[in-house]
Amino acid sequence: MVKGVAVLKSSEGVNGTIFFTQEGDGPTTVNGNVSGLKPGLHGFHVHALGDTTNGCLSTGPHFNPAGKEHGAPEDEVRHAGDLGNVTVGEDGTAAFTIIDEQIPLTGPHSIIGRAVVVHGDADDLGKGGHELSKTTGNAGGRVACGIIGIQG
Ligand SMILES: [Cu+2]
Ligand SMILES: [Zn+2]
Repeated sequence: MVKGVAVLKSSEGVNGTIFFTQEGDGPTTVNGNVSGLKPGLHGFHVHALGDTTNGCLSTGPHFNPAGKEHGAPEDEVRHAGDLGNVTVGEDGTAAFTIIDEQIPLTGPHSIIGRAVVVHGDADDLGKGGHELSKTTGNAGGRVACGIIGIQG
């Protein structure tokens, strides 16, 4: 069992902790909680870089080792980092579990040392017809992010 964790940092009052676990070559389970967000859907991705020198902006684009277009988690055509949306309730919090095959914690495509990002708006999952749909899902600003580290 390999475990990872990311503590979300934000200049906009958003907090959260995201836990990752992977058993062998199986899928990765993501267990997260966030608070301080507006109610509704918020894009949630693994971005390529674990660099927050310029806040969440410097985490780079969506993690995309296969060179594909942006999509939904269940799509064949998607970035590895495309984890879809998290749903925030009226109290501004969300607690969620995501199970995904494309974000391993070991091997050449490991997400350890990269970053998770929560966006201000909904990810259109590549289907919004906006000029940004096929790259970012037009999910708006990066309101919180955290570097994924190894957890003991
Ligand atoms: Cu993102
Ligand atoms: Zn993407």
